[in-house]
Amino acid sequence: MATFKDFRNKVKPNWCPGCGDFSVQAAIQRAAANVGLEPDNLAVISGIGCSGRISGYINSYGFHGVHGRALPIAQGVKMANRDLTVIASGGDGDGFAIGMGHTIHAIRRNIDVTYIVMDNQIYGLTKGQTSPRSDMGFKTKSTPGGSIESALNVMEMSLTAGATFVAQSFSSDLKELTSLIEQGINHKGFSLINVFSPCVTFNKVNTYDWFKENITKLADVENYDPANRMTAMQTLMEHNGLVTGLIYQNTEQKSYQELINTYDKNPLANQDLEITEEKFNELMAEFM
Ligand SMILES: Cc1ncc(C[n+]2csc(CCOP(=O)(O)OP(=O)(O)O)c2C)c(N)n1
Ligand code: SF4
Ligand SMILES: [Mg+2]
Repeated sequence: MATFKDFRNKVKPNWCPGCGDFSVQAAIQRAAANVGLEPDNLAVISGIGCSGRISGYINSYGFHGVHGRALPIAQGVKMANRDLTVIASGGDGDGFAIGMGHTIHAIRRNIDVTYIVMDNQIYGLTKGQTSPRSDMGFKTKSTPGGSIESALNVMEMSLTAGATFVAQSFSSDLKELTSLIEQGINHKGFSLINVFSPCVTFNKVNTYDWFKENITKLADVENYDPANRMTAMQTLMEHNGLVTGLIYQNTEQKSYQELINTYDKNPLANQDLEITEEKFNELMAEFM
């Protein structure tokens, strides 16, 4: 049986020391082992950004795509091989700016993919511009006078888009984050896990200390019931979205795959192509 160490590879992350993304990588590796996966049962598909590098740092199938397009690829992988556990991952810019159209539709489609967003409320890779998650008044190179746009509350948005699994965590809380990723993987449908993952180099406002002071853990909220969508929305609004834990889960709704009557139990990836080896090589040559 695999341990988290089996999900490590030899590639050394080049994130800045202290970047929140290190913990997300560790949490994915731990969660994968804890739910009983082997490296060849897992595919990690990422977009572009500092966060997007994560697919290169995990020993599993992986694909480092283009900016904002992790989800279309991840959904395609899942459709072609339903036996794989598919994790899509990337930054707040990747998922909530350029890739937002995909995010909304993947949520309402409820395809069985776990989407982990490393939310540092800034564009890290391009050296510090505002993202849709940056707070109003936030000063960056692109907003020297302070942002005049309001920050998107992604958790509220997900609930209204019909999400069946909505969770949020914090890089400093490896235990909670790992547990939420395990729950997301086990959820039969689309799971969105937004992770407050501080950018220590460009975001000097939303720091580890800032989150520690401002976050409310749902585990500490008396009688919080993640099956109640109304309470979930109200709690998010009361705390301006700054809560961590399992916010909402609907276990009744079937996933996209379960609703396709003609969807073959035998994954497309394992089916006989019914062509000769010669023809196969000819086709492959066209793509090389
Ligand atoms: C189509 C396209 N547009 C713009 C870019 C430039 N670009 C690269 S990463 C990025 C944003 C990165 O921010 P985020 O997704 O939050 O990831 P982070 O680096 O913060 O982890 C942008 C705008 C690009 N690579 N491709
Ligand atoms: S620039 Fe920010 S997000 Fe990118 S690796 Fe450094 S700390 Fe992390
Ligand atoms: Mg970012």
